[in-house]
Amino acid sequence: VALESEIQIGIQRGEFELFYQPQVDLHGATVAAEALLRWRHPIRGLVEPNDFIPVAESSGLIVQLGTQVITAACHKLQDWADDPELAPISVAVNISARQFRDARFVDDICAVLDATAIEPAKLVLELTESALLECVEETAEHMMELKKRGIRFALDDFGMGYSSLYYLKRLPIDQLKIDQRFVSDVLSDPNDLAIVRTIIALAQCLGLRVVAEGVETQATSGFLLAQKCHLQQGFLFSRPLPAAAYEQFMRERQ
Ligand code: G
Ligand code: G
Ligand code: MN
Ligand code: NA
Repeated sequence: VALESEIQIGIQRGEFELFYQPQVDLHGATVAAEALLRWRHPIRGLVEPNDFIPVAESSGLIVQLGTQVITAACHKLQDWADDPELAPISVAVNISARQFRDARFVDDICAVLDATAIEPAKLVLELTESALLECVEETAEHMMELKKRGIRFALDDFGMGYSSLYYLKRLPIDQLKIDQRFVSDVLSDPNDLAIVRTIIALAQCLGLRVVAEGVETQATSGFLLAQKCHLQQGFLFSRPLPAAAYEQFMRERQ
């Protein structure tokens, strides 16, 4: 309960901040970023999502916090739209199951899209399979409505669930994100190698984009490039960065 009320206060005080981690395409260009939430706590310092997202989810505060996250991401996209070096960037935002199936979710996103006039395709919503599983009918309905507005969807942590193929068929998904647990040892573990190859081939056959996360070495990156994995994300390119540092990273890289 203590942490819950602290989160509530933190939301009111604007202590939550988005970091951005680059996603690099086949030509080595940074074309997207994943927005990752951090809590700048006045006493504890920078708090990682794993230390507060579970409580935000169980208390329902994730709905309010998630709206702040989407609003912040869309305002960042709006800022970047006027900057030639940053205009091409898409932003991927993580969405919790509880947040996604909330009755106000679609209206809230549409309101932010209208207020910022960003290109909807630049906003990618990352959902996990477990999020999809929790309430398939409502989730599918919300996805279809947002899809009509032009928003894109990524299936996060792909490969960790057990009924992915069913969702790929039923839901308007644009991207698969290969879980970093398969990527980290892809060059030393034959099973991970087989899994990563299969996911990339599956995505290509279905006409989906595929993102590998947790890319930490040049060798892994070279392998993924040879496999024509569309996007790569990981510490090799950059850790998640505060917005100003991400903008700096983009200016130095281009
Ligand atoms: O940045 P880091 O690797 O510590 O993130 C850990 C986990 O927190 C990841 O699973 C990520 O999906 C989740 N996460 C990060 N930011 C957000 C957010 O804004 N909303 C939700 N719901 N989850 C997030
Ligand atoms: O579950 P999700 O994929 O949203 O979580 C992304 C998490 O992975 C973030 O917490 C981010 O900090 C972390 N991450 C990003 N790149 C790397 C990497 O190259 N190696 C490791 N170990 N973690 C990473
Ligand atoms: Mn993610
Ligand atoms: Na992931």
